[in-house]
Parts: sequence; structure tokens; C-alpha cells
Amino acid sequence: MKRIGMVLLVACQLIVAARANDGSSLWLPREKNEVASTLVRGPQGTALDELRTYYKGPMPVRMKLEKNALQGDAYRIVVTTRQIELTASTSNGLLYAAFDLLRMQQLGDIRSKEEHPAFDLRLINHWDNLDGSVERGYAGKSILYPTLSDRMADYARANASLGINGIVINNVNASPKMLSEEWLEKVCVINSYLERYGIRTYLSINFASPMALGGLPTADPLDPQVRQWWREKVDAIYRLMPNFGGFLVKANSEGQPGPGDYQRSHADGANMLAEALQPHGGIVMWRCFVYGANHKGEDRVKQAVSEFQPLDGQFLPNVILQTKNGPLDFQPREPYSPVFDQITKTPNMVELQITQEYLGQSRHLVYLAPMWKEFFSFVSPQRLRGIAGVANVGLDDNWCGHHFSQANWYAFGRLAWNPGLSAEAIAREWLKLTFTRDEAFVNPMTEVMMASREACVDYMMPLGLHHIFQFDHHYGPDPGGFKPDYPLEWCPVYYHQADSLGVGFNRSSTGTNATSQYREPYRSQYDDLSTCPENLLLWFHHVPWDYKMKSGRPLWEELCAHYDRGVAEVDRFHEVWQQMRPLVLLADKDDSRRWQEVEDRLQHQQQNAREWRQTCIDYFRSFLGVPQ
Ligand code: BDP
Repeated sequence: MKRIGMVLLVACQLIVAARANDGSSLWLPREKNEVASTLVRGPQGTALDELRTYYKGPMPVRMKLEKNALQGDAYRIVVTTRQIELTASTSNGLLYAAFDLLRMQQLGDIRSKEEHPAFDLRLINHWDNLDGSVERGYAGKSILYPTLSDRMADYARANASLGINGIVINNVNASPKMLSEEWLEKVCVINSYLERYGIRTYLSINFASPMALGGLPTADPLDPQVRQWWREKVDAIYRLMPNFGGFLVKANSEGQPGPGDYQRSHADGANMLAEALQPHGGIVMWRCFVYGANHKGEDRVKQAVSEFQPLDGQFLPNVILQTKNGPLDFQPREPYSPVFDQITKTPNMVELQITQEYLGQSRHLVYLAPMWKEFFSFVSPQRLRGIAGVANVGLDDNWCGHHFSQANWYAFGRLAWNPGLSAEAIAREWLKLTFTRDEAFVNPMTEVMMASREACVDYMMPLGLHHIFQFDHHYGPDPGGFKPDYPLEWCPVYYHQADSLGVGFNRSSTGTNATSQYREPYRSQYDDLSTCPENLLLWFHHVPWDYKMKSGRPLWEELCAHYDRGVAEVDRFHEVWQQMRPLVLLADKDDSRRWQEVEDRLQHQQQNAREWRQTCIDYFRSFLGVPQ
């Protein structure tokens, strides 16, 4: 008797432990039906499995694959009194329809609809290295390398639930090893997981691979042997993976090899790869994040246009230029990149950063959708062929480090499907799916999420200040940062240019003239101090400390008011979160772990916001009234 009692007790404890919500199920349904998986293969089979496992409704669901009914991955859901019908022309479309139906079920609002993705290419970019480290990753080691995580199917599923249809599986600072036979076999295994979820595999390549791997004396893109090497490599990849997507390339940037090493242009380099990929339907995504090479010494934010605009028109049709949303580097606020104005003959893709390199990493609650929507208010999605987001996942139980960083992954996927969705609608949706549908929770937390990005801008770099982060790791403030042995473009003092007269980088026509790269009306608007939006003022102008702002306050006081507001906002977020505790636990009594983990991070964010304010105010104050 006694022994049986103990066994039961242990079993009960195990069940309780297993139920504690660690955030690993993301926004996806958690309650399963017990069913066996189907024999149908590919994304359509996956769709069937998803519905059998998670659909709970009383009405039967019918899936119809109908050629030419809809374009690309679009789908239609028709709800009648007798049944629910999902129609698409591709098997991916059916999978997306199934996930949408399940999402509507979770939200308690199943209705008819027709959905069309805005972009054909909806990609996640991994900056994962083969040794398991993740460049700018803040959620533990890589889920891909050196050994594949057993959560790989869950990972593919989470992406497919958002409509992601491609993943670049290795860092843009790419190891040539990735193309070795040994590693390509591992790529095949990853591909087999992704394929089931309608996701294509893409690789970042190292431009010098023909030398490092192939033993050739050069990687000159016009050398016939080099071209042959790439053709053979690409053919071999397609023999292994007929559905392979193509290459992403970082060339002649931050020390990476590229065509410039042989006095060849980016077009020469990209076209060589494009030619090899073209017979298989593959693409080249060539990054415009380039500085310090051919235009060394020029204002860093101008260099991408200087480099690529003269080449516009020279790229083969299967080359796409991939450009970060802002012209510098994923700062909490940047103006849009003028590459999107100046490159008109070559297809463009935008690269957004889901991982919060410069936005508090996985320690700050910062919801990025308002920032991305801001970008789309300047650059029409119709101008873009595709969208890529730099992943924020790792081996952490909750995938993203901060539970609220999951919202950024979710929001990226939702916007990649439909950039017309509002940031607020996405936040509400995510909160309901991830925590509870209780409005007493959803309303205040939506408000917190929506305010969080502006708060981050306020306590880190208000009014257009930028890149005043600590060197290398980019966490925390270092406004006085200067290292003589570093390129100037990495030093904070280069970006704020504070002196006794004022602060800010003069990029107007009296300065570096970066404003001239913008289309009208932005060119004139940004160029003139009196019309430049105040949230970008110090990005474009060197402004006197006593300059009268729209509020009537002098610049210095306005700056301090922003730092104060940022800190006060984080304090407020923390208060709201504390009030949420009973609601989180009411929805799921086993949710104390998630609540506590967010609580701990919010406390840390409060301290860190104060550190930013203190350090920056102390530093900038030292310039006031000091003669030159
Ligand atoms: C910067 C990162 C660096 C990346 C680089 C890139 O600090 O780690 O390699 O961008 O995008 O944001 O290539």
C-alpha cells in the first residue's frame, strides 16, 4: 500500500512539473486531441495533421487544393452552417489556412476570409555559427548547430504558423565550411524538417569559398575556374535538395571577402552566383550593408547608396538587394534607408532585426512592431519583393530569452504576411494567444507593448541620437566611447558630435549632405532644421544646446525630459505588470514562472534605463558652457 502511494505521489508531482508554463509553446495551441498522424506527405499532410491534432470545433473541415483558384500561397476560408472549407492553389496555402483556422479558434472568432501574402519571400535569417554560438543571439546557444535541437519540428511549425516560407540557416559572416560535403549533409537534415512545413532552406555563403574550400588560388568572380567551381557546387546542392532556395551574401563588409578584393563590382559578384543558381530557380540575396570599403571616409549612412546606386540595372533578374530598414545599423530609431529610394531597377528586400541587438537584447521589454510599421509608412511594401528578419531564437526554454521577445518573432511573421495589420492588433492577438483572452489583461498589456519602443528610444537615444552603445556587445551606454585603434564608424563620439556649441550629426546640405539621398518631400524636410521631425533632429543636424524646441524648452532641457520620460515609462510598465499577476494566474495557475521571469527582467530594465539616463546626462552636461 505504502509503496503504491509513493509511486502515485511521484507521478502527480511529475505531472505538475510538466504543466508549469515555461513559454515553450509560444502562441500555438496547447491542448491536443489524441490522434495518429496522416500518411499524406508535404505541407498538405502537415495541414491535415495540425487540424486533426488541434481543431476542436463541431463542424467538419474540408481542404481543397484547387489549381489556379488563388494566386501563390493565398487561401480562402469559407464558414457555412454545415462545414468549414479551406481552399488554396498550393499546398503551402492549405497549411497557412489550417494555421489561420486554429488561430481563429484560439481567439474565439472563426469567420470566412480570403488572405493574400504581401511578399513572396518571407524569410527568417539565422546568424548562427557552426560552433553553436549565435551572433547577436540572446536566448542561449544555436538550435541548429553543432547538433540539431530536438525541437526542430516545433521550430519549423512555429514559423509556418506565421506564413514564413524561407530560412537562411547560417550567419551572414559565413564559414566556408558550410559548403563542404560534410556540412551539406547536415543541411539536408535541417531541410527535411523545414520542407514538411513549406519552408525553403537558404544558405549564407562566404565569397572566398572557392579558395578556402576548393583550393583555388583566387575567388575572382570573372575567373572561369571560379565560376565553374560555383556552378558545380550549386548543382551538387540541388542534387541533394531540389527545393533549395538560394544564397544570402555579405561581401566586402566588416572584413568579409568579396568581389572588391579583385577590383570587381558587387554586380560582378552577385551575377556570377545568380548565373549558377538560375537554371535551378534559385536566387541571390545580396546585402547592401556595406561601409568602410570603396567609400571609406564618407559618412557611413551614405555609403550603401554611393556603392550600389551606380550598379542599379546591372544585376541579373534573380538577384535581390537586401537592405536594413535604416541606413546605419538597427538603431532604436533611424530614418528609413534611402537605398529604397535610389535603387529602382533591381528588386529590393528589407532586412529587419528581430533579435534586439540595440534594443535591450533579451533583457528589455521592447515591442518592435511599431518601429517596423514606421518603416512601412516611408517605404511602401509594394516596392519590396521580400522581407527578412534576423532571428531571436536559441535553446532557452522559451526560445527567445524574454517572454515578450516572442511577440517580436510573432509580429515579424504577421507583418511579413500582411504589413497592413496594425501593431496594436498584432499585440492584442499575441497576448490573447500567449497568455489569456481576459480584456482586463489584454488592454493594459497592449498599451504597455505599444508604448515600449518609444520608451526605449527615450531612455537610450532621444531626438535622433544614435549609436552611443558600449563597444562590441552593444548593451548599455557609452557616449564618450572612442578607441583610436577602432574605425571611427564604431565610436559613439563620431555619431553625437557633442561640443560646447551643441550636439548632433550635421547631415544636411551644410554637412555631409546625406539628406540629398532622400526623395522629396523628405529631402527638403530633413535638410531644414526647422522642418526636420524632432524625433530625428540630432540624426540630421548639429543643434545648439539652447535651440528652442516645439515645446518651448531649450534642446538641453528637452533632452533631459526625454530621458526622464523613458525611465518613468519603464517604472509604469513594471507597475502594470505587478497588477497583472492575479490575472495571469487566474488564466493558468501554473503560470507563475513566466510571470516571475518577466518581473525579474522588468526590474533589470528599470535599473538599466536609469543607467542610460545618468550616464548620458552626466556626459552631455559636461559640454554645456565649456568654451571650445
Ligand atoms: C551589425 C552586427 C554584426 C553583424 C552586422 C551585419 O553588430 O554582428 O554582423 O551588423 O549585419 O548589426 O552584417
